[in-house]
Amino acid sequence: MTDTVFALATPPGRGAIAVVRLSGPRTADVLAALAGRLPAPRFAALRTLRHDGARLDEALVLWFPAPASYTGEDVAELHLHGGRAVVDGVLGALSALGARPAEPGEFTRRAFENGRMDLAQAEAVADLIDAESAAQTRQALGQLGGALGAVYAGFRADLLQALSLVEAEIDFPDEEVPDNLAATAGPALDRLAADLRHALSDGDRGERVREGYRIVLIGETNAGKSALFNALVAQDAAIVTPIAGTTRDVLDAQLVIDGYAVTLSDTAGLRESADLVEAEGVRRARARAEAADLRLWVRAPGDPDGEAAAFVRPDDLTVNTKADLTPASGLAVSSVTGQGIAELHAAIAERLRRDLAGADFPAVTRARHRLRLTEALNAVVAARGALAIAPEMAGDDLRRAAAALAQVTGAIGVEDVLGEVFANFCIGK
Ligand SMILES: Nc1nc2c(ncn2[C@@H]2O[C@H](COP(=O)(O)OP(=O)(O)OP(=O)(O)O)[C@@H](O)[C@H]2O)c(=O)[nH]1
Ligand SMILES: [Mg+2]
Repeated sequence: MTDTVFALATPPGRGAIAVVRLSGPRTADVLAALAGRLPAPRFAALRTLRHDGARLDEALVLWFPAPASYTGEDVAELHLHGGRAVVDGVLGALSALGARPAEPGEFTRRAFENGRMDLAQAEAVADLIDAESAAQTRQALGQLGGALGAVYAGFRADLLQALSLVEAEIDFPDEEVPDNLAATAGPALDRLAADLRHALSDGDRGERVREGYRIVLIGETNAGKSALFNALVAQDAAIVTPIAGTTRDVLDAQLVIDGYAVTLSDTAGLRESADLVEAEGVRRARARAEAADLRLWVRAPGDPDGEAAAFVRPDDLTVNTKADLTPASGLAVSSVTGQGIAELHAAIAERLRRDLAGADFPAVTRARHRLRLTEALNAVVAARGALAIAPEMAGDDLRRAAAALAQVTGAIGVEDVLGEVFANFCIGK
């Protein structure tokens, strides 16, 4: 029998209210032992909580009988006064009454196992809890609402249609199915492969929203990168000196720009150096710049193009620094007077919207999704190749593709889907 588990659902420590959650088959018994009569389902009721003759708290109690609950099991919530002693007393009583503390994520895991949500929705719960920007919240809420699952359901429906054609040819070669049925799956597979490629080539939009968009400051030594970094994060975080080669380590800061989570990195000035430490700094700066989503090419008046020319990308934003000393054209900023910083913020925000805002829900919000989607695409391409010559092989490939897609949402086993497709597939007898 499943354990009945409990956990403090609000952060530990002192607060106005602390919420303790219970889930499992003994929830009603435990709740009745603690609070007396059960409240009406999904209505808050004020109850005195008692254990071993002692009053523990006056609490709001909620009762969610299975299956209409978060986990799909019997669930209760206790809204306690948020004092440490109150919470400790109640948690102790719950243990004494035979419930056990939940493992991390156990409530959501139970929700998944009881079919209350698919795997992508369970991931979305974690994302929503970690969200620090409006875009992260939007994406996580969309995924929680089933948007990602719907994208994969679409892929899977196309895939199973093709598979059913192939299976029909394999299983009923001599019956009333049109000749060369498998080959007719060709256009469907071409369409599907194109859709999968399109989903994979979205510039990591979903992952970048979730993990943060990576902006890296690069340029010559003394260009004013660290001073600009400090101006952008509005903190005296990086060391600024007139000595060329001051910054060695990469310095990261997390910020939110225009509702998007951003990781901004200050790096060592790019130059050849015999100094072992500085050379390592430059190596790291280059590596970060390679992986960046946006590079701010920081240039002081008179900086040479030399190092830049080979390294600069058309998409880099050029930022001209020290505008208080020498007026410059384009994006001109001064970390001393603050001139141009608002314009730079606006230019960054425009890039964020261009790269991250999309009309469709992204098919990939984690590396795990990308991996499975790529697997599915490879299998579909293999199936397409085998279609006309070896339908059995094509069938195997398509089943592999379906399994890969099903792993993203974990919603339905491949066999279940196949069963449904074949139940609806009119084969004539
Ligand atoms: N007047 C003026 N001086 C600036 C400005 N930005 C930076 N400086 C000065 O330029 C020098 C170099 O600035 P840093 O920010 O350390 O330059 P950096 O690009 O980080 O240099 P490295 O870390 O050596 O690669 C310092 O003396 C700063 O005070 C600015 O906007 N105006
Ligand atoms: Mg620096």
